Amino acid sequence: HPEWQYLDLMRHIWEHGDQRMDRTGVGTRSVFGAQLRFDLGADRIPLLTTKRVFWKAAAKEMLWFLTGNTNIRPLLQVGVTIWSDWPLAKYRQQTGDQMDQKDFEARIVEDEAFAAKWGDLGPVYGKQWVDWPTYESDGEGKFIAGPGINQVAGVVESLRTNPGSRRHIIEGWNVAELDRMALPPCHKTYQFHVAGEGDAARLNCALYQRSCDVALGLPFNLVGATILTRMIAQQVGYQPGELVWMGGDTHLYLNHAHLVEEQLSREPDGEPTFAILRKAEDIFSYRFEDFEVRDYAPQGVIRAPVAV
Ligand code: DHF
Ligand code: TMP
Repeated sequence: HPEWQYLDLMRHIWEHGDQRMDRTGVGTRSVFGAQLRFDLGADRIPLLTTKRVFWKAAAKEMLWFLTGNTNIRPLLQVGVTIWSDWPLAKYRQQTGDQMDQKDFEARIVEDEAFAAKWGDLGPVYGKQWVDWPTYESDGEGKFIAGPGINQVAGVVESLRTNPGSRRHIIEGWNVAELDRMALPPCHKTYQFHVAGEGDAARLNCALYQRSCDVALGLPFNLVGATILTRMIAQQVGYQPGELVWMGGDTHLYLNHAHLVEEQLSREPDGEPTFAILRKAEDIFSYRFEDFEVRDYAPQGVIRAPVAV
């Protein structure tokens, strides 16, 4: 079962990873450099069965990236709370008001001005993916903003017109803007690759993740990358190929011990599939209702705190 790759990685990190302190103060066990490979053919999706993964939140997050929006408000409006901790931490730190998370989220949804002031994550994924800033000379020795670059549209176009290219890349790591981001991108580089020809052409995706929370982040990142690959494959008319995931600092947080112990006591069971019910007009026009996961009967939820 393909999920053993994930469980084996988890066990390996827990048993052999270097124990070290990290930015969050929680501490991790970590290995540097890891790879997982998943066949996305026949609608397969690397959606873990050894715990319930909230694939709907991962799908909505991916659609939110594609809108270019970097405010958590549209996420909260569709019930996704996975990004709330970072704006909340900033709000608490800057105002001294220890507002409760639920109240903060409600306020972001209800109060547009409050959301504009406190809900933005800075120029993270969405902004870089569809509107990477450029600068041009005004002719008098000053630089002015040029038109933004839509990398996602660019990759769809290059896959159509030049499938053999080795430059189908979506990059989140905008060095000049890192200090304005709530978190510098973790899943920072997506590269696409076309194998085979004609009706048999398959779209492969390699994702490089510089930093990976194996217990909480990775299950979401695998789902997100699969959905992105499937949408692009449908747009350009290729079959889904392989997802190759590569991790830099690949870690387990020390306060996830109970999750690790519980999950490693379970065995993968069942093969969920992922279907796109409609071909959207373009890569930016998919809706959550277009997605369906079938045959997903996971083992129970395992809750664990996220390190902020
Ligand atoms: N920081 C850290 N330390 N780890 C992360 O995985 C992470 N991920 C981020 C932002 N910063 C991060 C964005 N993605 C959860 C999953 C993904 C995610 C953020 C949070 C999470 O808490 N998942 C829980 C609850 C999901 C839910 O209630 O919807 C899980 O059990 O999967
Ligand atoms: P860092 O910026 O200090 O590396 O911390 C980011 C943490 O968030 C790290 O534990 C990796 C994790 N993370 C994921 O695993 N996946 C994600 O999609 C995101 C946004 C973060």
